[in-house]
Amino acid sequence: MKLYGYWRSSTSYRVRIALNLKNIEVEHVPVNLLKSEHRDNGFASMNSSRSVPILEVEGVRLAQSQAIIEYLEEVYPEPSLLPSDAIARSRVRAMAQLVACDIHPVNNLRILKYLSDELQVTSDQKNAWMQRWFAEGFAALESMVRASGQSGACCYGDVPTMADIALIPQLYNARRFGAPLEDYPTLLKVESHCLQLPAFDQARPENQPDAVVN
Ligand SMILES: N[C@@H](CCC(=O)N[C@@H](CS)C(=O)NCC(=O)O)C(=O)O
Repeated sequence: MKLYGYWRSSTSYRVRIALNLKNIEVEHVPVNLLKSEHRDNGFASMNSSRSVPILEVEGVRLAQSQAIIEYLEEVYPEPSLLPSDAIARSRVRAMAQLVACDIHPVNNLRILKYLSDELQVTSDQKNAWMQRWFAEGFAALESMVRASGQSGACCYGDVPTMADIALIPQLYNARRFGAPLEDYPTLLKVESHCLQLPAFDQARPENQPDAVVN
């Protein structure tokens, strides 16, 4: 298997965590987003949405991090990234989708470039945009995790699920943009637990071969 990704990409980070939790080894193929390598025609022929990650499995290329993680869950069911009960699975998927569908898309690189380059918003306005969607999303997720009545060491219980796989990279991203996080104590508690687990630690952006760390 090959994972086309970028060290700082939160969606690549999600897939790295899932692969590590399932003990699947892959070859990492860096795609430098800052150099717009994902916008090259060569890359677009692999993923028409011009984004990372892509997981290549026996010559077949899979796109969309959540779909990739669901594929891994189906083909490598142990350890599972979902609880056993259907209602609980729906709750975990809702948490993951809150991050993947509500927070991440509006704070993505291409959106920020459009705001700056086409709409010519100031950097303060761009920052306000970022903070706004982080705040709305994390407040909703904090409530959702608490309301489940199941938060433990992880978002749902004590075993990492798709919810944690989505949350930890998004918190990393929020920190990059200086988002205040003190109003989300449950999410921060989960983060400090997860980052001690080798599967999460090894997936951290700064631990990737293409990381540029000052
Ligand atoms: N929904 C997609 C989003 C993929 C995505 O947009 N990835 C970002 C990096 S986190 C990217 O490649 N952005 C490039 C851009 O916005 O131009 C997924 O979950 O895989």
